[in-house]
Amino acid sequence: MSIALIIPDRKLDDLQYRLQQALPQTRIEIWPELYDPAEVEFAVVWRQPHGCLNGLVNLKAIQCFGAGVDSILSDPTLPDLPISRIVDPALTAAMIGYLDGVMSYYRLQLDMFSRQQQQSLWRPKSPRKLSRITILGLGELGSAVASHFCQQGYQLAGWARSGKSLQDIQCFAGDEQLHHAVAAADVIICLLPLTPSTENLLGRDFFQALKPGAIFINVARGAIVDDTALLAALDHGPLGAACLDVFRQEPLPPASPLWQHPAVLITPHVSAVTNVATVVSQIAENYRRAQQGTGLLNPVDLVRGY
Ligand code: NDP
Ligand code: OXD
Repeated sequence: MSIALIIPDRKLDDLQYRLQQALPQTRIEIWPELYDPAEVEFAVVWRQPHGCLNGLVNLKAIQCFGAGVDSILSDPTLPDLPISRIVDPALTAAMIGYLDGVMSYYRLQLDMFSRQQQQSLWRPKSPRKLSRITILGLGELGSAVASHFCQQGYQLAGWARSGKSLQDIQCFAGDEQLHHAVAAADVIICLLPLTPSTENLLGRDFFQALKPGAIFINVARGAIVDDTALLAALDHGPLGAACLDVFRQEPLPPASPLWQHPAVLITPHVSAVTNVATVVSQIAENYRRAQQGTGLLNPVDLVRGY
């Protein structure tokens, strides 16, 4: 019996080696070079070509190699099987580390100093006053990020689908409370999953509800944001700046106006990258569970889509 690693365009030697150490009796194969597709019982998947799972007639479960399952669920031919995703303290720590860096960048006005450097301008300024942060999405990552910044002394608000009670965090829920959740924020951090309900959710009305000069950080998925509305809010207000780690199309096409916009900071989907060493044990455990027919760790709710 075997496990197929279906993660195109990525070097998989380390994942293959570590999984083989954890599961010495199981063949770990890199798709599309499969010894016998009928032997594959478990697939570790990230951005799979649509249709590629259909030939695996004995597949029992799908393990997403990241936290977000939108690219897996977008396959119209996806077999009806249990899916699990990555939930990992190391991934959460990486996301917090990235956001700490971005908050420092804006607080210290490094965006402005970097623009001034291009004009040889020497204009000292004190740090920006950023005191209120709103997190969109209060799941594994959003709730940890919210409590981290709360401990740093920021005032936190958060927004989710369902109501929450989190210490020292003002919680909002449901579409009707989205604008209230962000109205007073200096910084908005998006940590929502991409689903049919969140696609293009952050458009013109959302950006118009922000406070003048607000900073928007998207570390979730690009298609949650209407880029035309984002650019209009940067050019004509109220948005002050945007840090974007994720895009509707990745890599971001060279012709995108986001690249050249002076108020946009771009990073290439690096805010929290799955750490092979720390996730191997949960993948191996899910393989065992799939074989035994017991519930997977970190299951995805296929009706909600996350
Ligand atoms: P979770 O599934 O744990 O949390 C999702 C949160 O979003 C929940 O609080 C949920 O509400 C809320 N939510 C979902 N749909 C809606 C909606 N329609 N309206 C309001 N709130 C909604 O996800 P994670 O925290 O683990 O990850 C979030 C996303 O971050 C991932 O889906 C992925 O796309 C992205 N990501 C990006 C990375 C990067 O490198 N850039 C790395 C890792 C993840 P409720 O609690 O009520 O269910
Ligand atoms: C993820 C990601 O969802 O890397 O884990 O984007």
